Amino acid sequence: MYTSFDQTTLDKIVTLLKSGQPEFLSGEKLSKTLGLSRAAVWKNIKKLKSIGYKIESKQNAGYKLHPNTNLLFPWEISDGLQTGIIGGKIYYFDVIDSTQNFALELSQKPHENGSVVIAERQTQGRGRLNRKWVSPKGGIWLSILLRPNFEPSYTSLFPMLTSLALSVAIEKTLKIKTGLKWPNDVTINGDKVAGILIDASIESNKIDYLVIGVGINFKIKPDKITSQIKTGQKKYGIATLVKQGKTGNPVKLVQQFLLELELHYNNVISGSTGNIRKEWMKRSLTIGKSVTITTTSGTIKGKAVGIDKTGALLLSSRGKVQRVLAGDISYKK
Ligand code: BT5
Repeated sequence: MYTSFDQTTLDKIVTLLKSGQPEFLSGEKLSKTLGLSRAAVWKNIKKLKSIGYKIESKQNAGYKLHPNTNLLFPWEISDGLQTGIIGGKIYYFDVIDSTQNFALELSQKPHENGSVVIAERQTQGRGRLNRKWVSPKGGIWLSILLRPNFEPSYTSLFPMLTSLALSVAIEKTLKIKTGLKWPNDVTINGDKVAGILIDASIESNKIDYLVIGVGINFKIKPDKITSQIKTGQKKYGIATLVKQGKTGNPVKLVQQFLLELELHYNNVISGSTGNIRKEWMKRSLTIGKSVTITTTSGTIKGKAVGIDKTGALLLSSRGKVQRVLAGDISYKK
């Protein structure tokens, strides 16, 4: 595990090499600044290369870092992150069962409001209702722990505001237009590119904590995911943000997403949720459509006519409008 707050030699070397860009930084300078032997510097450079950094070494000149490494290490995400609360602490894993589980453990500790957990790969990624979330290398799998001080009914706003924040961040950093499908999907041409999962703990009518889980297929061949989903669970097509052979910067996307998320979070805290709803509706693929919603207590059909201020879907059928809090939507063809 790497974190954004326990500075390691690796992260110190990256910072020094970045400050030296585009020049070479001599091994001697590195060893003096870090108080390490030349051999130790070399060992760390080797380690950095093994975890994905592109570092050029030249005799008598030293080391040069190749820019835009696109690695999601915590020090990379922290570098230039403009948020106040979210991402104050970042935990990174090469492999983890589920970032959601780790964030839930963090919720038992003090001073973790806003902490972000990110992994390169998950072995037991989960979706809603304990469904499997396929999480190979090439995706962005992250969870955010928040301790908002408001009433539980606001919880259902979070899938909406999180998917909105992600859609806006994708558009700003990758110039890709996405659609939003109630309650928690981000799609490209109708295919799912990201999903959101909210775990909430409510105590004596107050939110104790929320863990927002976000899974983004950043650069993964959709087949790799489809092949691991049971036939009965294949409800939608799967998309990736960046196609093989193309480039895109996942660090910039995560930074922008955390910033957009924090903006909405602060709006919810100050009670102004109207804009979230308006912006979500603009990007929504659901409103105005005839839908079938599968919920844990059965199937409901009707026309999706809007979203109320808590994020519930307003479904009109037989002249009556009802609120639906959660479920899976399919559109009438
Ligand atoms: C979701 O559930 O869409 C929530 C996904 C949340 C994943 C994140 S990753 C970080 C954090 N840690 C976790 O363990 N989870 C969160 P739901 O709407 O229930 O969709 C689940 C369904 O999507 C599955 O039944 C599959 O059909 C499909 N699916 C599985 N993996 C997928 C993937 N990588 N991309 C697109 N669809 C997928």
